Amino acid sequence: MTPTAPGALAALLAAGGAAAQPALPASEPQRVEIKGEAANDAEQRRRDPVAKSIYGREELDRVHHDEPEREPESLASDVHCPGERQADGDGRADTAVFRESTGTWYLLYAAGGWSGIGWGTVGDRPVPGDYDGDGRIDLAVFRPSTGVWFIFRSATATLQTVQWGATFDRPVPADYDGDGRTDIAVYRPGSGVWYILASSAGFRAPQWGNGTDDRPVPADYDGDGRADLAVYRPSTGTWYLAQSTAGGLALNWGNSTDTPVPGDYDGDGRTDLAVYRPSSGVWYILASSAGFRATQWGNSADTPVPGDYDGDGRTDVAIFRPSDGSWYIAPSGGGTTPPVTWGNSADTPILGR
Ligand SMILES: [Ca+2]
Ligand SMILES: [Ca+2]
Ligand SMILES: [Ca+2]
Ligand SMILES: [Ca+2]
Repeated sequence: MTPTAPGALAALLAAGGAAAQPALPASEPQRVEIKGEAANDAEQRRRDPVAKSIYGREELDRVHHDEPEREPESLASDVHCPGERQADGDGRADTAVFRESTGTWYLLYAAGGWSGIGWGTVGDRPVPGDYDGDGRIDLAVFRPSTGVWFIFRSATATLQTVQWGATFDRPVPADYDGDGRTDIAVYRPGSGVWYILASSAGFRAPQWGNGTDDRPVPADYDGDGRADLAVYRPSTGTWYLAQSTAGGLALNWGNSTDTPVPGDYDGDGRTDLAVYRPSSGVWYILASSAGFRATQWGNSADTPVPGDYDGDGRTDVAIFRPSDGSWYIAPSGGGTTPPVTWGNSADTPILGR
């Protein structure tokens, strides 16, 4: 049941490294009540015509219906994406959803305004990233039926199609070689092989993880600028990290029903281990510099959507509530933000970066 990759992790596991790690604390975490029930949502919609318009006629006027196969040149001036560094440099993550039934991205910009952009079709999975390295996130989808990636490169306003992966592969785009450009990559459940098409370093296929249980959670855990291979194993609550500089690490953090929500919650440049527990809505965060904290934010029907929404360099705790399309964000910089209504129960929320 351990990853079969050679090297540091195997030695660590042989030495009992995983078992030596701490389990989650049993103490009662700080409780923070979710604000904003139905009445507040109605108020939010009244006050905010932008949020309201996703449900109205304005939506139809703004949505582009381009399919990925078509030339997407008309989109060039419109394309923004969650996590994009805004022109004013505020660096706040945007609120965004992907509507699989129509292949439409609905983007609500932190700096104001919104777009509805057709990019993808039924069954596609959103895989946004900065594939061309121009500092702007590119819209992109992975099509499981054919294994084709459709990437709209913002720097040149051109479509890039790459056949990379198979139907049951999980897309895991990240910057594995640290050149500032997102790399196309898939994780293959069962074999645990990562097929990485690195933008500078080329192709490689390391094995890290196994079975159908492991969930890939690539991120830069050691802060060297390169995304690290990583899997979360729900059955044991263990994170297996293959850090590009710091080496292999196995840590117990979470349990079988938790959702892994890695992010840089303390803003030190290293991704922190974190899990969201749906049964209680508690976030358990093991921050690399700031240490452990637990925050109650959300409930069992919510989807965690961590991201840096206030632009202070630290990941914020946030949830998307499918039942009414509300986003509840707890800014790391303090203060409160009213819930934003954006999306519906059939939409896939796009994580802010
Ligand atoms: Ca890269
Ligand atoms: Ca790294
Ligand atoms: Ca950190
Ligand atoms: Ca933040």
